[in-house]
Amino acid sequence: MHPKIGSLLSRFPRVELVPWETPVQYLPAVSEAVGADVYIKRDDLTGFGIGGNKIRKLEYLLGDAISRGCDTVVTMGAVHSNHAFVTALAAKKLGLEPVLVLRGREELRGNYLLDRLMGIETRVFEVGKTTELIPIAEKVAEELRVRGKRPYLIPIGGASPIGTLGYVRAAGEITSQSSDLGLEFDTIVDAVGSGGTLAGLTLGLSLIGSRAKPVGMGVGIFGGDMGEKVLKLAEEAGKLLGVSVKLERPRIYDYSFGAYGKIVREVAELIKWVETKEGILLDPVYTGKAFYGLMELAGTGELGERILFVHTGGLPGLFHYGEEMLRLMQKP
Ligand code: 5PA
Repeated sequence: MHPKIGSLLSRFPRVELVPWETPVQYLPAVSEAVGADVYIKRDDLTGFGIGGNKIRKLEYLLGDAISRGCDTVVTMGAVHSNHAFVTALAAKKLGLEPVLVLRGREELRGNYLLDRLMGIETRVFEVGKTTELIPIAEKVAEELRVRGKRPYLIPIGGASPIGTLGYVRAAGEITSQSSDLGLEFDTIVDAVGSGGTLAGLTLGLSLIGSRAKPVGMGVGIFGGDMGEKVLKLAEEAGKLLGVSVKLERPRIYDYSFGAYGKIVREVAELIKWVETKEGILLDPVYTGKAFYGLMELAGTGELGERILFVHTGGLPGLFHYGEEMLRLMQKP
């Protein structure tokens, strides 16, 4: 761990869910295809449940919940939400009762199947946008309070200043690993959904004084202007840490392909290519779209000569949308 980041974070309660530093690997076939050196930070292997970026945020979110004496956790997301499933799983492990407020149709696949298999309480609503779940989740928390419970409400994707600390910590880990490997990255790229991962990286890299620039690939809008939202979240997390830093608004490119959760053929084809060339599994909602953006922009030189992709997990998405991907790829 980077000493400055380690000392800034030391006073925040954290439950350890990530038992190791996730590996950084070189991707030879991808690098050859785009003409730049591309590495991957394997945060799909964070080591709890299905892995992914949410585990790092949950270390601080659930640490905070426990230190406040909460006994229930309420969070929200789409029915395919990776965040919702791992939050509920980690809450259960720690003895807190989870309630998930979800958007979509109750199809038994992907994460929703896992939610049901693990006996997690779910309440599903057919609303149009995930943000419409916010007042519903607040009502659920209120209902729990009336029943004498102490709920801890986690926003979409864990994108609160506390959750953001998870990726401030990860920025420290990446910086120490890259210096051990003798590498200096020009850009560090990730998929942007709720924005907490990019916000944490932006703040962490800036605190360290790293020359690596955080770059986001937007996979859909979760309310308002994403660049502004990420910057604000990074600034709020900075305040929480008690530091004053002048942060640059990170670059975010739109790789939503028209809508959040829209499954498209180009991404399905790329997932197949990366999987068979590198043995790395991406998903069609987040990492597949972000990696498509990385390859397209790296090919033009826009991301510099040495690029790190943060693999944020999401494997269940392949099992939620796999049939649709196959149908798209089989179309003439
Ligand atoms: C998600 C988000 P941020 O939300 O921190 O921007 O991360 C984007 C992201 N990769 C990247 C994967 C696999 C993700 O699941 N998922 C959300 C969810 O509900 O699962 C928050 C949307």
